[in-house]
Amino acid sequence: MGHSSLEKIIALQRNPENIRNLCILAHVDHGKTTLADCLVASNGIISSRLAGKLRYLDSREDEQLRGITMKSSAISLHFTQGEKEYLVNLIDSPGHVDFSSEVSTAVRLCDGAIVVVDAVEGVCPQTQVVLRQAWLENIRPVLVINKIDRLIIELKLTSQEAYAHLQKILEQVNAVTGTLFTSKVLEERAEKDSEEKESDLSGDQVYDWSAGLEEADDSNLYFSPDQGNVVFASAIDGWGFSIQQFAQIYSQRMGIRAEVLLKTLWGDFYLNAKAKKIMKGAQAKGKKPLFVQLVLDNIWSLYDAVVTRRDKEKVEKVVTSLGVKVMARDTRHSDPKVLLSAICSQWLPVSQAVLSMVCEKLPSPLDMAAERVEKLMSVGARRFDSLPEETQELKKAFLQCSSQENAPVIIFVSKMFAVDTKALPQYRQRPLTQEEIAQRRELARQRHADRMAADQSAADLAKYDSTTQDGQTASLTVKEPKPEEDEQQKETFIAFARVYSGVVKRGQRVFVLGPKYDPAQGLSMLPEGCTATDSVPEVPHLSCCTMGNLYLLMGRELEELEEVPCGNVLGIGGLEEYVLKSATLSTSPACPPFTPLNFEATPIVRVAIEPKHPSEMPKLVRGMRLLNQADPCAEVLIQETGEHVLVTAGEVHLQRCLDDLRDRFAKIEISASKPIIPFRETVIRPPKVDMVNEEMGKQQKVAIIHQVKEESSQARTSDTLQVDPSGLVTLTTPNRLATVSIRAIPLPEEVTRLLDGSLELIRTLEQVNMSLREGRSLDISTRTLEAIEGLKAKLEGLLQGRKWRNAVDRIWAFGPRRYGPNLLLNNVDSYQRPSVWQCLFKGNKPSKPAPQAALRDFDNSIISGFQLATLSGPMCEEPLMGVCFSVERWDIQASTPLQQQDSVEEDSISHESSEDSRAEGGSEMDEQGEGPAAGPNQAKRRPEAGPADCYGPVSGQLIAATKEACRQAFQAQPQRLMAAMYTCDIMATAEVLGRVYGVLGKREGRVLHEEMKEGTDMFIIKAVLPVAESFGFADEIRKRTSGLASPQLVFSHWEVISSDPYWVPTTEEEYLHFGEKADSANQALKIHERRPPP
Ligand SMILES: Nc1nc2c(ncn2[C@@H]2O[C@H](COP(=O)(O)OP(=O)(O)OP(=O)(O)O)[C@@H](O)[C@H]2O)c(=O)[nH]1
Ligand SMILES: [Mg+2]
Repeated sequence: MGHSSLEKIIALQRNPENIRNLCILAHVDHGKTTLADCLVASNGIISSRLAGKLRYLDSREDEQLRGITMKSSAISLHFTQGEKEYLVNLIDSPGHVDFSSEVSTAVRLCDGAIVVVDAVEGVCPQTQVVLRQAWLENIRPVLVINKIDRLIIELKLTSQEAYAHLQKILEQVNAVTGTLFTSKVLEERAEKDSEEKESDLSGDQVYDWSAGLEEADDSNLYFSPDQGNVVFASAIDGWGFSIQQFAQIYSQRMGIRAEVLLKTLWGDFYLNAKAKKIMKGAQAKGKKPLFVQLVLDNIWSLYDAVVTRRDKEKVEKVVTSLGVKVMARDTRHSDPKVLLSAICSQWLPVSQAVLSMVCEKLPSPLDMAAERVEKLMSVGARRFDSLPEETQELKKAFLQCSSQENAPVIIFVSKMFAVDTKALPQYRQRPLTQEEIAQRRELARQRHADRMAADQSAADLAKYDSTTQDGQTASLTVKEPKPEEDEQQKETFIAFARVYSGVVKRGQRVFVLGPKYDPAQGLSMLPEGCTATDSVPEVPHLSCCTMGNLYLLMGRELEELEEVPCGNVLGIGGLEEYVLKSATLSTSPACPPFTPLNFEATPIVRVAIEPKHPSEMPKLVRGMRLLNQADPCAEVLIQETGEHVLVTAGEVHLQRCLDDLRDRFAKIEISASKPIIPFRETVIRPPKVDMVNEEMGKQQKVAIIHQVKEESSQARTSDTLQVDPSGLVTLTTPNRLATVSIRAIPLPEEVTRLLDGSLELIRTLEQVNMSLREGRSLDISTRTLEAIEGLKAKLEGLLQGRKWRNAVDRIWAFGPRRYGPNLLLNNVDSYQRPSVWQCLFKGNKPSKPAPQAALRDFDNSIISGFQLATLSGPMCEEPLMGVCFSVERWDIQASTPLQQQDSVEEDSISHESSEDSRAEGGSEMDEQGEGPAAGPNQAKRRPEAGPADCYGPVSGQLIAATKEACRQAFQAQPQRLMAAMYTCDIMATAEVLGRVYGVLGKREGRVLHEEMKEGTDMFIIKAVLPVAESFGFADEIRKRTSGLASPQLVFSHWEVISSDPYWVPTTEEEYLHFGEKADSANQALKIHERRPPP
């Protein structure tokens, strides 16, 4: 990078009004990186001849090889528009689903986005995802419809057809935006309503919410060429335009006012040559719309002359009329595209069109919406106005975007990325100045003279060995290899960050605010006016760090900076010890941590990794740690078995992670297991009616297996465990102090789906409950409250029928991890506990019956047991899904934790005699119900049990007992595995459709629907495919269709595998067919759909 341009950028960084932070978003392969090339070329960083071919921002080798972007990377560009000079901080993001977490990290740092859509493919699944991500982060998008050349050359559309096609694409994009907008407005309206209610009480507050859908101004939300937020382009040929440009050209040429043209160039208008007027109703009158006549026709005829007909004369004419200069070698070039892009890139340079749209339409850091600031600052369900006053004050700092010395520094790090240490500017070779060259020359001359002299004396003294040896040692020390440490430090981590307030300086001390940091707590614990330079007392989730080197991100290169003012994107060195993946940094302890990033990707593909040579384990461990830090989405864990497991978002992501691990972070040979297929375990309803013989036969087999299982388990714990024929499991703790009866019930499918889709909300609910339990009340936003209410209502709607009466109010917990898709129900009639929905009873708290203290103390043990049971099921230790555990009986010996152990002993001694009375005590709980536990299945309590203390505390035993009871209850029902499923959208031409179906069928995929893409000869197929069958799927499809179809696999849902995993082959034929191991868990999948004939 030239010295002068660096100076310029540093100067521009100080003027936030003219800064634009934006990212390029799109579905995979729609041309983001190609477009970025054109913009980069406009700054002379790469030659314009190479723009589009180099894909400069794809700096990794594998990105170039595969032709897809895998990491977001940023570059700063300057752009002059009239008298104004702008600094454009551009981030190119990947479009492949596997890397969507890189999109999340990019979007967070931006104020705007360029959404690119392929003119042929139109809106694709990832297009919708990125539009949503832009919405979630409140950043403003502009649209580039790219690859218009394909409409001309590939689809051979006429200009008129192309116009209709482009209109459709705009409609599609706007439909997506429309959905997002409507849901948002509705939400806001609801929020406004409830806030109004509150403000009635507080009186003088003013809210400027846009009220309802009708009143909300959505006109500048939509993409429309006349709004100036759409550019039509062919990035590969280097051209692009907005209708502003053509309005200008024609207003001069035809003497029509530019404003009129702006309004009429796009839409149903035509030119009446006779009347010299622009009229409406082109379609009805069968006239050429203005856009076709004045814009598209020009481009079509240019392509026709240059590419299709290669008409030299015509080309010359066009070149002169456009007033562009073309070099002779371009005219003679064998590839007409060279000439074409030479002409187009001068006539309608895409960089000019895109950058001027960006500078005009996208907000500067100064225009950050207050709403966005509040969203960034309100972690989880917290209401902004419930934050401490000092924290709320900081909102001003965000909005002012001030680079004053006294402005608090606020920085958000959205990811950490690794660079080769040698590539850092401080180690980079730079051209020498004249002076340095002279100095070096002098040094070299000196050395040469010395050597000559030494040689001379060496020859003289050759006989004296010692001297020679000395000389050798001397040279040895010079050539000493670099220490090992150096070798290890090859990767340096740089934080990808943005300054939201203040000026960051190298060496500055700042607070690092962890995601759970609470500014209220911090402010109360820290002495007033405390800064990160002081010695800071211990505060949870708060630490201090020193800013290392600051960098300007220039694609493949970094430039060192001394300081970076507010509103800019930057790289920060020296944070790897303090920041794992993302963090909030600030000089003010009042600053809250930013809300966590919205990740769309689900890490689902797991592999176990080993070093080829076992001795290299420490290197692998270190490498995996680095990989974990360098990737926003990869997860690294060590399983109980000691295996090192890597979890990634998909096959391509996995491959990239393995490459990185091998070549950069561990630098050793590694071997990765086949992907470990994730399963979920569930139970289903036992068949109600008599099935066909086959099924019944199977049921019997199942029954036999269960019997075997039960026998074996009962042999172990028969004195404490009872299973009744209805599946109710009663278990007593080894110390005989507590008994629980639990039944497993399959949840209706819709409920499971609802729970699985509401995990975030349930997690929030759990957090709220947690703080209520701790006696703190958390002010949660109305929006969250309403969402919780909605969830409750939906659950009530879905859980109907006698079996589920009052079930929703009786929910005890969700699991695993307290927010999973399984329920624990409190069906112990006499046991009352605070509802999980208690945050909804604000103000009018339901009269709480005094909970039985003895049981209440152990409430949490039951929950913990349930969490453990749902975390790993009995079939293959995979998490459960869609299972409801109903606790139907629970009693605890009179002993409370406060009582002494000896009294417990006493209890046990008096046990036998008191059994009746105890049973009665227990029946208090059962008397209302049919009391399934009161029947013959009641746990037998053996009084000869030893004193409690030899088994440890009651709560621990209760946890274990609950877990075991859940597991037993689960096993008492017909069990099934659930397989992870992908959905995929495949676009394919009619010729290869058959082959696509072939591959799908072979891999047990299911086609959901198929439709013809309008205006093309492409079919869009939507299918589901088990994750287990997906490895190599994309490659196979590509190969079988010669690259014509390329699917995107997105994790969708879990699906019950209908066959029984415990089915075992019993006849000889079955053995022959399935082999002996047909009973192993994963085989369930294979057996699936290949059941034995009746
Ligand atoms: N015909 C045509 N092809 C284009 C155009 N722009 C890009 N391409 C081609 O489309 C392919 C993908 O381009 P990229 O720029 O790598 O796409 P991308 O959106 O960055 O892809 P990912 O980063 O992997 O999501 C390349 O082969 C480009 O040459 C265009 O305007 N017209
Ligand atoms: Mg790309």
